[in-house]
Amino acid sequence: MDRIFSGVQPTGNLHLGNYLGAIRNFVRLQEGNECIYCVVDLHAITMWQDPDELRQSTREVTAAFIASGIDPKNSIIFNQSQNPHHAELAWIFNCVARLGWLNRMTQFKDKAGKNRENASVGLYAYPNLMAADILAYKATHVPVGEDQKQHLELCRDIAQKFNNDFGTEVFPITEPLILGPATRVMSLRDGSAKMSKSDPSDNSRLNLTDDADAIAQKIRRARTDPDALPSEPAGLEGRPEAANLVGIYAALSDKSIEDVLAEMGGKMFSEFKPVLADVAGVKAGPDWRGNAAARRRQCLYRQRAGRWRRAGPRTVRPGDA
Ligand code: AQP
Repeated sequence: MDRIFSGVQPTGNLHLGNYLGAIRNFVRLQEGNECIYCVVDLHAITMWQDPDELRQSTREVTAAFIASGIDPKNSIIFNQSQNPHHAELAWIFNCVARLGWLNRMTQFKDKAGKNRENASVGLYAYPNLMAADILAYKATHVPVGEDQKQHLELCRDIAQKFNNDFGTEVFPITEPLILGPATRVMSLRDGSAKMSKSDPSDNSRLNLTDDADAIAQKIRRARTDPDALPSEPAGLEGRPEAANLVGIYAALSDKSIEDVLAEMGGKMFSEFKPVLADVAGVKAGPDWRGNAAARRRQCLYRQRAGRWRRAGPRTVRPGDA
């Protein structure tokens, strides 16, 4: 049995990229594995957060986990700040990781932008905390979107160096699990930018809270090019917006890119977008949680969220539901 660990930041509305790149795989990996899923609130505070909104978002991400099908009876769900060992191990890893390794991290460069001198030290050391999250549980596998690949390589380097330095095999060399045809979902407004919670344009993303009408409208407005869809993947080269919509359709309909293009090749976007909107409305909209078990979990969560609002956040452990 493998031990799976992964986390999501409570930094705003979850979107289709978070779902297809990460949360959907969290759900699928529950079968036959030991799973630990974390709402990483300590990562969120590497950028300024309003404390009340952070508390609320922490609950909302937990709700999204459960509504997506993560079963708190079989998987552990908790928020990172509840367990001080993450921060303690991160300090030890600050003393293991090399500056040169962190200097190569592209996410820090993207997030700090031109204002690097004013970025928090926490934003810079973020990958060390992520390594601590994973290795505190000796997780063997970590499902993530493509954007986290470099951080997982750093986690492997840290584990390797710690093991070598101290002549031990205490930490596993964790494997990333980057699964499915939509491992990097791009913005609906710009095929060269990642779909992201922090994009100021709400039209750039499909939020998991959007209803079918909002989803259809955003897909209708999604940026595309004037050509028809190709019949083979090679024809998507140099067409990032087309590649993105095809990847989303493939992931939501559980088909390969090849199969989608065999079916849709030759169609114009005016024909393809309504088909995509239908699938997205069903698989990512309100009906997406449309099985009885998921509805029951959502209902339980709402009751519990009501209690939390009065009592503050707490750890959810197997057997709590
Ligand atoms: N666009 C994406 N496509 C595929 N996977 C994605 N993930 C994020 N965006 C995409 C994956 O979702 C998981 C949780 O991500 P996160 O919230 O912890 O951090 P993030 O990558 O910084 O997400 P955002 O949405 O882009 O947030 P902001 O705007 O705050 O930076 C991870 O497994 C991630 O790979």
